Amino acid sequence: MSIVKEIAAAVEAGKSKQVGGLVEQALAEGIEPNVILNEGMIQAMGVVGEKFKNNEIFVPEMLIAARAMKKGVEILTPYLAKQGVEPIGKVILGTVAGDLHDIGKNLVGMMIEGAGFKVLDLGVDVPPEKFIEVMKANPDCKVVALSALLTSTMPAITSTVKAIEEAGLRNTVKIMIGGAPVTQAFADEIKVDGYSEDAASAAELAKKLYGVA
Ligand code: B1M
Repeated sequence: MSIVKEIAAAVEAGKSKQVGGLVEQALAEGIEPNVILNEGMIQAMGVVGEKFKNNEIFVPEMLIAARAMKKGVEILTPYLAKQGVEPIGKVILGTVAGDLHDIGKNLVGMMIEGAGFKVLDLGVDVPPEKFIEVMKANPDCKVVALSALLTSTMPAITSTVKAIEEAGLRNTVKIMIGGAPVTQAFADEIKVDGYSEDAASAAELAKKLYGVA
């Protein structure tokens, strides 16, 4: 098996330590960092996402795989910067105001990162003003992703979207939403650009909204 395939297999199996060692070995062998990233790790996360969607694996396995990918990305980042490999784009992500749930949001962030984006994760309980501040500081960001886990914080999605509109920034970004109580019908009602049910489809949606799917 080639070392890139070994990296993909180790990411899929969630073997963080092994991924770290293999990525270092691949770099030492002169394999291009973008090949390690795209053909090794991103491809593996795609497989993980599919398996998750098909209920072949569950949240713990996906989290472990995402952590293994993160380990590899940490090692690769300085090399990718040197090579001038640009992320596909930036995604601003956060759990809306009043909501402290972040496990699903973190998974979404890891999968979107795994798809090749830079994720600006604002954390939990994020007020609309914070989203707007970060949008203004990152005019190249084209997707804002809002997570909510409580029925009682779904209105905070609506008010965040409204605040983005009022700040005159609505036309600069696509907005995607998700979280256990959130539905496509709700997304349609508040006129956002996309809804996804889980982390794997969130990564696909981000690519679609960026026009790279
Ligand atoms: Co809370 N909680 N919780 N909780 N909690 C729920 C959500 C609840 C359903 C439990 C229940 O009653 N059965 C319920 C909400 C009911 C409702 O409103 N419909 C609830 C409640 C009521 C509360 C409190 C109010 C409890 C209280 O204090 N009385 C309180 C609220 C605090 C607050 O936020 N202000 C509270 C607190 C907490 C903890 C802090 C203890 C903890 C959170 C820890 C943390 O996140 N760091 C917690 C937890 C762990 C849960 C449950 C048990 C698990 C949530 C979770 O992490 N799921 C949850 C019950 C349950 O879901 N079984 C519950 C795993 C995660 C991977 O799934 O988050 O759904 P999920 O994310 C998925 C998708 O939804 C989607 O992708 C993810 C991965 O596939 N997704 C997106 C998520 N965000 C997305 C964004 C996208 C796209 C997809 O695009 C942007």
